[in-house]
Amino acid sequence: MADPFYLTTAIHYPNGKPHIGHAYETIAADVLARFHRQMGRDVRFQTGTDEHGLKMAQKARDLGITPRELADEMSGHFRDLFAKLDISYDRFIRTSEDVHHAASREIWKRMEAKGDLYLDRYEGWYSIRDEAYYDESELIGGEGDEKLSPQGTPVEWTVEESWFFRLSNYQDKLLALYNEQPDFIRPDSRRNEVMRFVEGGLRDLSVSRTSFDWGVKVPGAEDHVMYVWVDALTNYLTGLGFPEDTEDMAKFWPADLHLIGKDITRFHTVYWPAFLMSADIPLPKQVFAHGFLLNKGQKESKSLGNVTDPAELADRYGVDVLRYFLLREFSFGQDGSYSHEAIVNRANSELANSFGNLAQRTLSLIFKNCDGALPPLENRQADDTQLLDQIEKACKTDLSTAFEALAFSQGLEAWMNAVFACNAYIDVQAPWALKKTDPDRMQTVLATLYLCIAQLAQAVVPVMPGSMAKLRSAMSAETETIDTVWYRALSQSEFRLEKPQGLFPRLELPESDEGQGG
Ligand code: ME8
Repeated sequence: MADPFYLTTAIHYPNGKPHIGHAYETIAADVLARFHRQMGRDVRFQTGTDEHGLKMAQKARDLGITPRELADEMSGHFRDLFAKLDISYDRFIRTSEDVHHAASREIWKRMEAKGDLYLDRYEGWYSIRDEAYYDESELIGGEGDEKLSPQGTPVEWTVEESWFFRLSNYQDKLLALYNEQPDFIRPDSRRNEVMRFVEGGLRDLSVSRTSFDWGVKVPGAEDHVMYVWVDALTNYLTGLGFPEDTEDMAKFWPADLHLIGKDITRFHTVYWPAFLMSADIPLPKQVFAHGFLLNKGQKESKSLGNVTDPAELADRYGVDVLRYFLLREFSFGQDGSYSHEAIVNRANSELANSFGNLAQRTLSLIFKNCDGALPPLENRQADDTQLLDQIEKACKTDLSTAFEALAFSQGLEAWMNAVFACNAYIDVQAPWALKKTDPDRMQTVLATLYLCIAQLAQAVVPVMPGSMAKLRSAMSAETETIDTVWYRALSQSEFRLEKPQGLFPRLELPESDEGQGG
C-alpha cells in the first residue's frame, strides 16, 4: 500500500479577501501535495478558513453584518482563488462547521479530564489582530507611549474571567520533544527561537473568552467560547473525522506536515503539541514555517495602498507563471520581496526564453523535418548520452531531493540548469544545419532533445500542472516512466506530431510599473 502523507496549510482568517501570503502558502502546499502524489504516496491535503474569534466578530460589526455572513462571503473568495490557482486540496475546512464544533468540544473535554483546565481571572495585554495575549516584557514601543505586540500590532489591557490551560506543566515535555525530534520544527532558525522561548518558562494560557460569543462554546460553561486558537488548531483533526475512529484518522494521523508562516510558529510548536499531549493524541511529525512575502520590500497594507490581489496576478501573468515564480524566486524558509518586474524578468528569462523556446525550437524542427513522425533514438554519441544522463539526474535526483526537503528554489534551479544544458546542446549541435549535411545525425539530436524535454516537463508537473499537462499531451508524454524504452516504443508507434504551439508568451510590464525598478 502507498505511504500516506497528510499535509495541511494554516487555515486563513476570512476577515478580508485573500492576499499574496495566502496564495504563496497554499501554492507551496499544493506543489508538495502534487509532488508526493507523483512519488506514489497516498496524499491527503487540507486547507480552509479560520472563522471564529474577536477579529471576525469586530469586522462583521463594522460592516453591519453577522460574523457568519462575513465568513460565508469571504470563505467563498478563498475557494474561488484556490480554484483559479489550481489547488488540489482534498478537504476545505470551515471552522464554523458543526463537525468542527464537536471535535473542538471533544479535545477540550479530554484536556479537562486530564486536569489541565481551570477557571480563573485574566488580566493582560491582548492583541485583537494576533488573537493573542503578550507578556509586558515582550511588548515594543510604538508612537508616543503606544504599546505594540512583538508583531507590531496594537495591544489593549484586558480583564476577563477565563479558563486556563496548564501550559506551565508542559515545559519539560516540550523541550524533550524538540531535543528528541530535531525535525519537529523547521527551519532551524525557528527551532532555536522556539527553544529559547520555552526555556524561558511557560505561563498558563488563557483559553476561553466571555466578551463575545462567536466561537465554539465551552462544554459545561456555555457562557464561554473557546479561545480561537484552541479551536483553530483542532481543524487538523476535524478534517479526518476526529473524534470518530474513522479510516482517515487511522491512515493519516499523525499529520506528516503542518505548513505555516513564521508568525504563527509558537501556536503550532508550543501550544498545539501541549494540547495534544494533554489529550493523549499523537503529535504531528513536522511543522515547517515559511518566510513572509513583501511587496518591493514593504509589508502590504491598505494604508500604503500596495495590496496585491493574487487573482489579478494570476490573470495577468498566468497561473503557472505565478506558481513557478513564487517557488523559484524565494528561499522557502526566508522572507522575500516581489515586484511586477521580478515576475516578468523571471518568466521571460526562464520560462519564455529558456524552457518554452527549447520546446518550441525542438518540436518545430521535428514537425518540419521528420514528416510528422518521431525520429529514432539511434547511433547515440557521447554528447547525447551525457546530456540524457545530466537531465535524468537533475529531474529524478536533484529536484526530488530538494522538493522532499521543501527547498523548492534549489530544486527549480537544478531544473533550470538542466534546461540551460539542453539549450547549449542544441546550439552546439545545430540540428537545423545538420538537415543538409547529416540528416541521420539530425534525427538523433532531435530524438535526444525530445526525450529530455519530456523528462523536464514531467519533473515540473507539480509546479505548473496546467501548462505541463498541455505540453505532455501534445508530446504524447503522459506516462509515468519516461526513458529510452518509452521513447523507442513511442517513436515506433503510429505517433503523429501536431504543429507545436507556444507555451509561455513573452510578458510585458504593466505600464504603471515600467521604469520603476523593483
Ligand atoms: O494566522 N507572506 O491566519 P492568516 C507569507 N488563522 N505568508 C503569509 C503572509 C505573507 N505576507 N501573511 C500571512 C492565521 N501569511 C490563522 C492560522 S492555523 C490553525 C490558524 C501566512 O489568514 C500566515 O503566516 O493571518 C499563515 O500561515 C497563513 O498565511 C494564514 O494567515
